[in-house]
Amino acid sequence: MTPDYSSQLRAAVAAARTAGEFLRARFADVKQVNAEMPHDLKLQLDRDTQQLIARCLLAEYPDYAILGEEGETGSMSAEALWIVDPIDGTVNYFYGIPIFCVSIALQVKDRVVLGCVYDPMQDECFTAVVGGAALLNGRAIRVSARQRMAEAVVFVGHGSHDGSGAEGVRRFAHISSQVRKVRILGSAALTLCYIATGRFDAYIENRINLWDFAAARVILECAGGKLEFTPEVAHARQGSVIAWNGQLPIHAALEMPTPQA
Ligand code: LIP
Repeated sequence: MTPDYSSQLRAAVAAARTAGEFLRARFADVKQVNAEMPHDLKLQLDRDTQQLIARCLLAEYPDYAILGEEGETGSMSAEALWIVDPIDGTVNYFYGIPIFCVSIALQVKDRVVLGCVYDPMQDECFTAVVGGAALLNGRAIRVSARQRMAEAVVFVGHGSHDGSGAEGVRRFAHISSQVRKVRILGSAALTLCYIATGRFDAYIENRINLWDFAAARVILECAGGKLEFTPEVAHARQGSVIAWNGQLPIHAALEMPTPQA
């Protein structure tokens, strides 16, 4: 029997909505860039938003710790740990592409038990507690029933930054030839929530972080979907993801022909 996490979920939703409105109000502003990487950006707003979320959550749950993209608060061995991505889709946000979200998960005794993903531009709030229904603005959602790759819409993320540039391109081409459409949203959390609502059917990416998908994974699995995470040996909080509606022959579709010598 899953304990009652309704009050923690309410706190996560309130914090996500507060952060979402904070980001929406600044969407058109000139944004301070704290770091530029070859395929990514760090904004001051990433940091400010995580601090805002932390204030909201710790006001209600002062004994909980926080593992976020912008740093840690408290002990990472705490029994209860919020896992936070203040802006999932940072590059989109910086370039004025309205596809980003706030992602908040709660991990208790090493099990992620609830997730909240809020898209302030669409005012779509995805939530789920393990053992319960996946909801979009309070209404139940379910993955698609599509069983053929030829009718599937698939997100295939890859980047040379993950060290698999050529392999990633080969995989992208291999999958693209089998599906109806490929889409790259730039937000793992929203992509997973779109699979949970049946808008997408599968998602494959070589390297994402725990905070990118922890909340959306609960939502996806409560909606009937599946997710396989393969952590990197050197970085347990980073790794590759295969997520799908639980119907598609995704593993067979991913099998690649041996490259010609
Ligand atoms: C993003 C992920 C996305 C990935 C990007 C980036 P961020 O997270 O959601 O799937 O392709 O490289 O990691 O950095 O915007 O929170």
